[in-house]
Amino acid sequence: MDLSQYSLVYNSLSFGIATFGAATAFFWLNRSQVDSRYRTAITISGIVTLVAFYHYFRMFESLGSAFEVKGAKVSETGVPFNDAYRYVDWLLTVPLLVTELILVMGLSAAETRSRVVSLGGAAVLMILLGYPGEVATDSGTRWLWWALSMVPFLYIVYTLYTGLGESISRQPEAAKGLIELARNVTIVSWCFYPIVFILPMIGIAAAGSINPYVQVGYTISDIIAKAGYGVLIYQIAVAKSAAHVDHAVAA
Ligand code: RET
Repeated sequence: MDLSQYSLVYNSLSFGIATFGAATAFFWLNRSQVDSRYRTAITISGIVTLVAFYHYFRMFESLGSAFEVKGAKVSETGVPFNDAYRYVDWLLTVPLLVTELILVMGLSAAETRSRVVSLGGAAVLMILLGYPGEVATDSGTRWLWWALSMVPFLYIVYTLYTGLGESISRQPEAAKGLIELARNVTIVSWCFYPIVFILPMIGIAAAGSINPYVQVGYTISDIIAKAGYGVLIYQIAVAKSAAHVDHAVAA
């Protein structure tokens, strides 16, 4: 990496730490603004950003020990950058994000449970299958694990579109559009990850042991998928809480 590439990674991780810290405060301080039945979803948003805050802090530290900057020269210290923080972060947060989307829909207990188990389980499998590819340097190995991880990934995207699409049609008018938006933001933001993963395989890389474009790409995706998405879920909860009040007044 040259200095500008190093700075790009350094500043994006730093921006991630600030965003996730601020988002955690926002979610937890605003829980009382929504009806009690949606508070768990908002609590989970804050847990997701807190877990990310911690992991981004550790990645930032890890970057600092893996590289040494002297003047305009960036060199590797020999201490490896720890990519596992990112995958452990996903392992914890991705099933929580899926749970959040399902909870805010307010489905029956049985439907909630079965959707959390199947989508959460597929999310865990997707991350576990991606990791051996992420740490591999040859393209063949990366493509193999990418393809295997794409199987649960496509299953999740398919289920969100068809299964949840059907539940969305039963949602109150005020929240329907927002829930649809949340589902679409989930799908689009999730699609960034497998694309970022293939950057080194299509020649978008830099000299040295880490790929700055992959790091920045995952960071942008994480900010959208965790903090941006959390704000959307919060808006849905606010809209649905207002819809309950309307019903109560009408009755
Ligand atoms: C990997 C490996 C290559 C193939 C696929 C992947 C998908 C990753 C995804 C991650 C989503 C992370 C989120 C984090 C937010 O907290 C593992 C890169 C399909 C979809 C939403």
